[in-house]
Amino acid sequence: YIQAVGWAMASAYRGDNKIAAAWIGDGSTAESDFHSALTFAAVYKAPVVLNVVNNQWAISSFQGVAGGMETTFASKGIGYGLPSLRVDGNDFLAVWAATAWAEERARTNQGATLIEIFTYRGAPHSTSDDPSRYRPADEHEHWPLGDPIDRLKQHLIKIGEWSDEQQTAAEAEAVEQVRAAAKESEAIGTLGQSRPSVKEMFEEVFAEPDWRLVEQRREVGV
Ligand SMILES: Cc1ncc(C[n+]2csc(CCOP(=O)(O)OP(=O)(O)O)c2C)c(N)n1
Ligand SMILES: [Mg+2]
Repeated sequence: YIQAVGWAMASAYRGDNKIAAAWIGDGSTAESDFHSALTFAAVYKAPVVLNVVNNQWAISSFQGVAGGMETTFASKGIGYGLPSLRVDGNDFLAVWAATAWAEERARTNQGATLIEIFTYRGAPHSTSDDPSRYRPADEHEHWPLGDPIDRLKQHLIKIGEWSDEQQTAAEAEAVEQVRAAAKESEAIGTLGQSRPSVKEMFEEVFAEPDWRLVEQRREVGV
């Protein structure tokens, strides 16, 4: 958030029509960076779209732990003077419309917008996470707002713009793209299986390496 807001402030300062967009989770809003970013976005009318993806869970803690029980995440923006929307995040067209509105505001230099995207994280936080340890294992089956892809598909079929065959083909194409990208990255290395050279540890972080880094690299002898 802070980088996006800073970048957008620079864009406003230059008077160009470029805008920034950022996405964080419900849990991340509990960090002070969220509040610094909202203050600067409002005060400097930064052309930025600030999205909070409220998927109900921050690894194992419920969104209420991050303050989502006291008020909505959208209403936090209002306190900073930012127009704020709360949208059904599983309704593709609603997300599209809210985003287009916020984008237009940013492009015409009317300032930042906060959008709370209300959704649900059905899957684990990461491959090492097991949600059945902290919530009912079948909880995701009871989420009432459905699956966003399925909802868009049903809608498009209903208005005669799409078919089951097109959906199947589009999904196969997406799977193929992901598979090709995975293959490409596996060729570079796989955690636990490949042995990256030790000197890589010292490279591509600083343009001018700090003296400590230079010394450590000399000690390792790479
Ligand atoms: C400053 C800091 N504190 C704690 C963590 C550990 N951590 C990693 S992800 C996470 C939860 C984030 O939740 P959310 O923002 O809702 O993202 P989601 O899990 O929904 O993707 C936490 C606490 C961290 N990465 N950084
Ligand atoms: Mg979350």
